Amino acid sequence: MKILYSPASPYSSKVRMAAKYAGIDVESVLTDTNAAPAELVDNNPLGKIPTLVTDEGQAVYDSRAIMQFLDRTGSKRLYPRNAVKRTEVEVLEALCDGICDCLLAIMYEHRFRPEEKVHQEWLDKQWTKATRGLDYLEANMPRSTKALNGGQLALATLIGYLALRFPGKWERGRPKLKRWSAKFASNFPELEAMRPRP
Ligand SMILES: N[C@@H](CCC(=O)N[C@@H](CS)C(=O)NCC(=O)O)C(=O)O
Repeated sequence: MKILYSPASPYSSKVRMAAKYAGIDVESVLTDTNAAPAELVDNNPLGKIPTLVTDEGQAVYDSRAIMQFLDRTGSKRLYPRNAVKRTEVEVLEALCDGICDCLLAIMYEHRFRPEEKVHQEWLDKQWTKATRGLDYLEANMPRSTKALNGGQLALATLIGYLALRFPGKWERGRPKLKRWSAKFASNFPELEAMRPRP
């Protein structure tokens, strides 16, 4: 089984950590989405990472479908069985991924548009959503547990992506997020190594 990924991609980081945590052996294949290699676009018409390809050749995307696939496949569950708790975890994941969507939109606006076409109002709107989400998380931190779930992996990914791309811009007034992140890093060093990297 392999996961097409790039080290800076937050969603790739989330699913690679999840596979490791669930005890699933996957090969990570470094993939440049800008080059749109055949291995990527033949498996995912959207040309996005992460894309998982099973040993039987079944392609699984996007990251939340991959998380559900890993949950059904691994030795450790990534989502609670209890319906109410499961929904809570899935919504936490959706929020963290959604904040990543906003942050990525900001990155892409700068990366793919000529400077004179960068739309400041659009950037501001995305940043407002992201900071509103971060404030919500700061006020509603998931309980710290020894066992991880898909929501917490998405949170670890989000904070890792913020640290990578927005250093100095998100930490103020959010000590709980910072503490949670440091605790995650010390409790799960093997996962820490897979958080977003340059
Ligand atoms: N909702 C998707 C988002 C995936 C996504 O946007 N990945 C980015 C990299 S972080 C990508 O592939 N970008 C290239 C592109 O959009 O062409 C998921 O959760 O997997």
